[in-house]
Amino acid sequence: MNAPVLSHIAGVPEPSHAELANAIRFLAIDAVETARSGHPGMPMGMADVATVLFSRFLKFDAADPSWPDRDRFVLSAGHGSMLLYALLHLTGYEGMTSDQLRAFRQWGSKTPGHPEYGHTPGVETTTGPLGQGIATAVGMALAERLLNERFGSELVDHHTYVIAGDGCLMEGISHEAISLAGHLRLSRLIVLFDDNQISIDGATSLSCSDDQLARFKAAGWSACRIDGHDPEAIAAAIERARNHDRPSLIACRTVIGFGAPNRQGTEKAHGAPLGADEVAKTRAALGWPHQPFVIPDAVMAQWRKIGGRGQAARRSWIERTRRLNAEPRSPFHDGLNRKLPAEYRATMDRLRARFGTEQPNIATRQASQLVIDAIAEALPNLLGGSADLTHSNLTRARTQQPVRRDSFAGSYLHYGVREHAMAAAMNGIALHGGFIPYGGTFLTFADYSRPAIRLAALMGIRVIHVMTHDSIGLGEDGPTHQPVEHLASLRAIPNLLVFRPGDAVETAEAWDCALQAETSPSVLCLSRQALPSFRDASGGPNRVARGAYVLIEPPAGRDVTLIATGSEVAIAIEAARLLAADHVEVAVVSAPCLDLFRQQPTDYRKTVLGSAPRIGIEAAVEGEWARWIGDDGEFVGMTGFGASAPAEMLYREFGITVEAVADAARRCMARFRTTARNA
Ligand SMILES: Cc1ncc(C[n+]2csc(CCOP(=O)(O)OP(=O)(O)O)c2C)c(N)n1
Repeated sequence: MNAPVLSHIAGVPEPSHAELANAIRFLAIDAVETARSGHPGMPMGMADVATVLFSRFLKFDAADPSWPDRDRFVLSAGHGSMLLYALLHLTGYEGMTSDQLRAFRQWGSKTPGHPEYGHTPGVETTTGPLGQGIATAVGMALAERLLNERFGSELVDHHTYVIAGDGCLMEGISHEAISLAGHLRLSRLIVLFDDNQISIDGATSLSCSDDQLARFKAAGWSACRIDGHDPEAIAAAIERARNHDRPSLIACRTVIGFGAPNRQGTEKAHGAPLGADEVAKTRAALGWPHQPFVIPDAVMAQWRKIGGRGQAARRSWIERTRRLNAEPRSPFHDGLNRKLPAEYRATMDRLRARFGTEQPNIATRQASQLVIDAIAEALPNLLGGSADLTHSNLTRARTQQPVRRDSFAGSYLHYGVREHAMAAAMNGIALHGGFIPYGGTFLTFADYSRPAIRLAALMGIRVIHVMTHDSIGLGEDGPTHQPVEHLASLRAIPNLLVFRPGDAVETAEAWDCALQAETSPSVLCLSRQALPSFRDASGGPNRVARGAYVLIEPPAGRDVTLIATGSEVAIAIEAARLLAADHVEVAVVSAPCLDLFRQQPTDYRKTVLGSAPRIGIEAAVEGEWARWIGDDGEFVGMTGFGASAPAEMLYREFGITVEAVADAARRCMARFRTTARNA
């Protein structure tokens, strides 16, 4: 779809391209100046590119920032946030007033230091950690192709544009991302590279001599270099890219801080206000006599017209979707509304009941495989994948076909050995809408995905990480593959739900929680080794949803409480039996999600934890367990890295055994009695 060229506004002299671009430049300059902090150089350098993109190509309607068939615009170089805020203001996004620009980087403003999704309408994804934006955009472009294949070009037909800087392309994640996008031939992805050869320390030649064009071409992209200040060259390159059958890189040779006589072309323009003197000189050099934040009427009118360019396209899209609305239910709308279809509930409940009745002795990764098999059909918008560990993660449902560059009908992504790009792409898929992405790797490699997981948590989006081989229980692969600190470190990320289910029923319940968590990403930590079932078939509510719950309550009051997660729940149950033989009254608590438990009302938490001494059991480092076991308790777990040996021997050698738990319980009870006597 070719973008309409703007028509002239009657009676008003049409502003030049330079005036439109200078409006962006000076809003950025003056906002940074007012805030006394920020990055003016990048918006000044990329103002011409952004002006051409928004005025001639980008399909958007400022009146409806969430119109599903809009083009996506990702500012991967998030430090240049004022470029985006200036565009949102000029094109007329609701709420993006000039007061907001004056409040750049201040408490409560819509204009934080780096763009934040969910905080500012028109911001498609949170950026700032360099490289994340371009990798997230790969997920968006992928989601577009997948939806296009399912619902056709009438409903889904848009591009994903990215502005990325040298920093984004230096980050390792960009390699994974461009490699994946090139492999899948995501031709609707267009990266506008701010090729200004400057980063914070100075010239990029200090640290980088990559031939970016050759690099992208080698990954299967089309690539070209243009003068990033020549509007016609920019337009021609974007036009070519839109018609290419591959993703496209347009290296836009620009001058950082364009127009600032003493700063342009140097790192001094990157990340500090220009200062009053230089601002005045820039105003003179670029012929912009206007006061800060004042945009001449004709320029503003033209920008507002640009903001409404997509109105007709949006209206006709709405017309086309009306016929879908006429149907009782459409998978298209279900997907975009992010709702779970009705069939899902019945399928999940049936499976949970089946696990409860059959009491399978299987690894939780196997239980997860059965969950995925069962729900994949009920959830047509479930989009699976793995970073080359499909057969270990057990993430592919029988019914899922792989996505290939020549067939986007599939619903399973072979992400390759690219954990970081997988996590970022899943963010992009979730942000785009239309799918619930999940992807697998080993828990120990969560570190490779962590920056993208953190952003998912910050953005509050539903992305599900299936992370198997969750402890020393994986055995012979040894300490490189045995996570010990990962549970603690993932639990430290706010708004991330870390689940460690202990049997098949809990695995189904954890999946159910993750799927229903519309504003939180989840990590499902699953065992490689088989685990006995401990939950019965008695239906009832999803117990994992409360984070921790009492599995065994002794009728005559508690002498001690054993709290365990995942594979260690079975150890706690055995230890309780051993202690019961000595007439010790033991409660067992299963705690599959400490994050959810933290959110429960105090009364509930007190009831679960009890007042007897508590033993925490988890084959990992202690982390936040100190809170749950208190001063009277003990932790049975890992204190360092694991080792290469069969799992049973490792549990024995590292002292995570039924006997060790029973001993810890006796010690704590004895200490507790002494303290009570002395009190
Ligand atoms: C992962 C990450 N590392 C470091 C930074 C800090 N940082 C912000 S901008 C920047 C330099 C980026 O250079 P470039 O992309 O060329 O931007 P330009 O100087 O052209 O604005 C750095 C190192 C960051 N934001 N993210």
